[in-house]
Amino acid sequence: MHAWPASEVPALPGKGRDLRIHDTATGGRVTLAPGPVARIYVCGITPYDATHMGHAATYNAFDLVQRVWLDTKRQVHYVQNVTDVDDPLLERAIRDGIDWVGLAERETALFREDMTALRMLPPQHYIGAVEAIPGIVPLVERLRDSGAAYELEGDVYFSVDADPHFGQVSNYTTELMRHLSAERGGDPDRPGKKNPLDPMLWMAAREGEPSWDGASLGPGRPGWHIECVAIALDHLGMGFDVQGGGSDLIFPHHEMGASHAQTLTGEFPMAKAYVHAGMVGLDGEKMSKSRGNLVFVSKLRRDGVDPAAIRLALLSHRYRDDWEWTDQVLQDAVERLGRWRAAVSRPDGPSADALVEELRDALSDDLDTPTALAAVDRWATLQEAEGGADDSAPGLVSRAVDALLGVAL
Ligand code: 5CA
Ligand code: ZN
Repeated sequence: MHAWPASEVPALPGKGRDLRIHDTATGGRVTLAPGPVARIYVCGITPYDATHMGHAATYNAFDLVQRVWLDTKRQVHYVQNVTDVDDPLLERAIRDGIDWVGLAERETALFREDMTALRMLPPQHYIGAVEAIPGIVPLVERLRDSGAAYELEGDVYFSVDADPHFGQVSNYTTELMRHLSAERGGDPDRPGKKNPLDPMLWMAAREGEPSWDGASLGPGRPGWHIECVAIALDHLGMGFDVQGGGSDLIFPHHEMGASHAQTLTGEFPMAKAYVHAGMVGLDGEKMSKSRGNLVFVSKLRRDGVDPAAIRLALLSHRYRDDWEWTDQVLQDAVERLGRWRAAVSRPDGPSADALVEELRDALSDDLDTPTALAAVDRWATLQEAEGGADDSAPGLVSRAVDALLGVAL
């Protein structure tokens, strides 16, 4: 699949700091010091209703991770999937009486447009579940042949007990795992499973549903977690730096994915850090496709909202926090954008060298964007009140805000 066009990232004077980021698995901060190439996998959308502010906030967090790495002069190897066949997508297509392929294509196209407008850096590999199927089938066969997977009425399940490290991404209790499994696409109550938590790797073809050749598995379609694992292992290999997504993916998705990968390779861990963004809500509820309480990036764009203001609204919250989208959040961002643009449009201003370092300090500190925005606010206030004689300052601020925050002034 093709991704979307990259916006240029200006180079800044000096060098950025190594990123310290919260890792869900260890529950603490880790300093990611990858080699010259940093490797990141971020779970992509299930394309039936894209792109709401929750999605945008999550992708914004992982865009910042990459911008911090780029500022340390590292290269970034970024992989993202598109879950272009799965239960919720098929259910939506049936509900609306439309073709599931067309629905996925339309929503993925819209997502690309939104990502481009928001200046999110594109992955080098943007891979659909459907195109990954030929790589998924042999992995499921290997798990089954090694005894880590078993068949149940034609479907194939992964045995979570095959991985001694199972549970070490979420660190959730069995009770909570069971509850979340039922809520998030699992089937803990299906009779015949070895462990109620075991997730499906391969679903045998169902009447009226799309299916693919599964070699010795028989016709069917892949489970959700093995999709991301197959794509990540194919393009990044084991031990990559960051596995990213929203906090609703901690369990079962990232827990199961790590177990699949670790059992397949015998290596641990799959990722050096499991990084999760908080949930964005509206009116006291998580913003989600199934609840239908959505604010779409594309709708705001159509209403004439500057994408840079949308991005500033996302940046005004700490990525790990849960927060609520309100009209006020957007209005504050629109005003801030106006202030910043006025401040950089003058021919000179107060020196911005310290500001660049403040931005670097804040972002490398677990992506502390509120502190980063406050630093730019202070420079803009000084510019407004006193001005300054440094004729390189406005340009430097523009470049720093673009390079590190992805906001074009
Ligand atoms: N296709 C799978 C991942 S492989 C999936 O979860 N798709 S999704 O479209 O439901 O979500 C895409 C990304 O947005 C995920 O990282 C998810 O955690 C995140 N996300 C979904 N809803 C919200 C929300 N309300 N707030 C923040 N992030 C969210
Ligand atoms: Zn995923």
